Amino acid sequence: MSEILQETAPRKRMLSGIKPSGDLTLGSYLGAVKNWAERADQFDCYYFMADLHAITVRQNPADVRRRTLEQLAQYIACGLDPEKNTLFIQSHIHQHAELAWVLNCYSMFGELSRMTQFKDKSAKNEDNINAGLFTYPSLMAADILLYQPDLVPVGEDQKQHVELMHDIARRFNGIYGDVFKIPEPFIPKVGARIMSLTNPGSKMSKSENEDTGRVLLMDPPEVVMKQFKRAITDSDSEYCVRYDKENKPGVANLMTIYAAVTGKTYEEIENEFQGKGYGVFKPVVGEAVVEHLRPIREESLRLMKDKAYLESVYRAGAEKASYVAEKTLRKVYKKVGFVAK
Ligand code: ATP
Ligand code: LTN
Repeated sequence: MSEILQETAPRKRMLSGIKPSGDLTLGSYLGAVKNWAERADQFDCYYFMADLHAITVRQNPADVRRRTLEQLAQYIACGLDPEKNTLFIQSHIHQHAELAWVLNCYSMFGELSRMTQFKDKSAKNEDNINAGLFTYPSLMAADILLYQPDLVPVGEDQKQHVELMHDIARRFNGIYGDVFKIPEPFIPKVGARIMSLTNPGSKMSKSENEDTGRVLLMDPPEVVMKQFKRAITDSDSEYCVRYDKENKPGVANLMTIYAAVTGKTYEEIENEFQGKGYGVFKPVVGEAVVEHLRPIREESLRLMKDKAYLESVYRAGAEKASYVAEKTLRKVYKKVGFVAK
């Protein structure tokens, strides 16, 4: 009886997105996609390529197009089965931009100004501090609220945006009643913030790191190994593999990566490398990453050759996503007083 109930109860919904602003890194994989794939069977999932968000920073159009399709191939290769998950391209669902406009009118200048990502990206793109960069969180709130999800799995850097989405949704619901379901962020315990391999003080990012500090999902094994071998460890006199984020950030970062790809605990890792130096530790982490990424890389390369298949996936995804999105948007338009078409 309980099995039948379980099967027929509606699955909880999960939603997230990544902008095609660079090639996916080990950081975006461990902080986000890996966790999506691990829960794909338990949830009704909506995952998209956030191309509308990508253009808040100047992009080369050909790169955006290539990366959007590559990202889709990588989502599938990471285990997101298009038969079970709704995979789509953000710009194909016009409701995102429409709801974002409405939510802009319920987002405050002060709260948008406080967003760390806005401050960081403004500092790095001084000649292009555009309005889209500023209102980025209202679009992200729209992305989420359109689909009424239960969970939003993201890395730690997105927590502030998810919290602002809560505030915007509560403000709207406070005026118009329960229009939006307010989801929880899901931030992994291990891997929520992978740091640059050469600068453990800054996040491994797909568009901002120097090439030496990051590992891409599609990097060939020899490149991955090279990156790990030259990873910065720490110049402490202790010279041992011990988890101490404060005093040994480089080693802690490598331990986090190793833990995330092998499932080992920090204690197990410390025991494994007892009496061994960083020269032994770094290539072992590199090899573990290579082996973990190998099937993903191979499957992505295979899928990238099948453009017709990818097209069928994003078209089917758009159809399903737009149905759900339209339902929410209609409700919102009615609530704010727009005359029905
Ligand atoms: P950009 O450099 O263009 O701003 P990004 O690499 O910082 O991009 P995204 O790839 O857009 O960020 O992020 C996609 C998802 O991966 C988000 O949920 C984000 O929180 C997560 N993520 C990104 N980088 C990391 C990281 N270094 N560690 C853990 N999670 C990350
Ligand atoms: N802002 C996110 C990408 C993103 C997203 C979303 C994540 C856009 N819309 C909705 C979760 C839910 C980023 O920069 N990584």
